[in-house]
Amino acid sequence: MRAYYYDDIPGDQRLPHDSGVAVSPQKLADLGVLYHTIPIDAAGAWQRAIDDFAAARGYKNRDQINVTPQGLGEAYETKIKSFFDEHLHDDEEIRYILDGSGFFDVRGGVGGDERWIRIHLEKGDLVVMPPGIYHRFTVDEGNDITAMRLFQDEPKWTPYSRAEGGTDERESRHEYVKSVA
Ligand code: KMT
Ligand code: NI
Repeated sequence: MRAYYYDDIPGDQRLPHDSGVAVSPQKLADLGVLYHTIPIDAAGAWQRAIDDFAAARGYKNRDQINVTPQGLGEAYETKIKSFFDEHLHDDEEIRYILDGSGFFDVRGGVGGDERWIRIHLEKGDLVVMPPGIYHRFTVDEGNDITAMRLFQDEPKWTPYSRAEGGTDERESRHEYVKSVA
């Protein structure tokens, strides 16, 4: 896991876009973003660690996603675009990286300074994004990531696109803004 401010220079979303300014774990904590590393060991101890983590936080369901043309099939191009469209959810977004790597971008604040923070996630990284945080996802130049998605309830979590409007009025957004302020 490595986090830094996004450079905001136009170009391929899969490139690092590293401004050279690192973001501290404390800053991510202030934004309500949690992360852990649970190394994927051959003996499989990670599975028990994930089960314990899921039990402790009440995540009852999980599935797996492989973000590649083979993994997503016909939906690939559409999915890649929608993942990178700025959005929020009313629930947590929980991802544990099983293989490959990719970027989650989160807004670095509410109201004033909203600069994107780019979080590079690799195998063994676990991230929890809080309800109501604006974020987006892209694969990196490796073009391959497999992640476990954990859910509190049913494996559905609706993305609400910021560009489509109305997202600032959602209850989850109000709660999030209060929690950060
Ligand atoms: C999401 O919600 O953006 C995704 O699930 C992306 C793939 S998970 C690495
Ligand atoms: Ni999302």
